[in-house]
Amino acid sequence: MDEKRRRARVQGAWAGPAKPASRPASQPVLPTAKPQRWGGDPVIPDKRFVYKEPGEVNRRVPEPRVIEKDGTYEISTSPTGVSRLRLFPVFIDPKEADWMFEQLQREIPWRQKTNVGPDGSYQEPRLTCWYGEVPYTYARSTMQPNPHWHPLLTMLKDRIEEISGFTFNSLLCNLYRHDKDSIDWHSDDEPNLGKNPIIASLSFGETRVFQMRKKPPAGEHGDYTYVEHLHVPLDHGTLLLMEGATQEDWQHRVPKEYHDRRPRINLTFRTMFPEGKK
Ligand SMILES: O=C(O)CCC(=O)C(=O)O
Repeated sequence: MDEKRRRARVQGAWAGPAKPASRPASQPVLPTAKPQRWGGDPVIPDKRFVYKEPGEVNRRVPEPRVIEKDGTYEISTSPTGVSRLRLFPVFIDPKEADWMFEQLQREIPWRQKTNVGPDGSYQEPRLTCWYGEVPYTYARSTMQPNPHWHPLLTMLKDRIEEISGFTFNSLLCNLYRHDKDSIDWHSDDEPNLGKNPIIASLSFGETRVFQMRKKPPAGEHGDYTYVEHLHVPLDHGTLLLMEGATQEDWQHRVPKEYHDRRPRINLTFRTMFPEGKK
């Protein structure tokens, strides 16, 4: 058990015999209970478990909150401002979403990216494709500008701009081929995205759980044990908007799963600024 959890456990100790309560002057003095002997066996005096205030408040790992209904959710208001999600579960109706999924799976030039992590380079466990006028760098590997948008992607961008009131100039397409494809904890906070970026995330195909966790306050020294978690199941045709301080105050991921999962496509529309123009 880690040190923090160990310290957070309820502490207590076995105390000696209970002290008699203070006696009003009018009450007779009764003989105090003494250890007795029956047939020679000693009887252990009565002992009680006494609760001692633990050094640290007893903390629980919070259950994740599940967000799955249509609506606007203010998920936090600090430390850097309001973080907001907007969920549109049937943004694309299922029949239309079926043919869109097929077109995108077949016609997007999917590639596997080589990223660089603390232990060296590794193949990202999903396929991606980048659209936009500027390059996009994450995990120390850069995707080159690609201004040749597929017409279906342009049409989806227009529909999202209409409903959200925001405009977008870039798109990261992700293809999760099976249950072991995933993306680890991160925030979309690269400098080119500017402050408080709006991310519009549209999903097709298999439902995968989009998980979010609040960044811990400075006093926790980067320990995420007790932070809030959100689970947003993103299914076929669902649109999720992340707004305000969401990228600064939260992280997200799509974890691996351990049962058969069919392919899933996720499109994350963003606005990228050329270097130095935010
Ligand atoms: O697949 C998703 O729903 C999220 C993708 C994502 O977080 C990313 O590519 O930055």
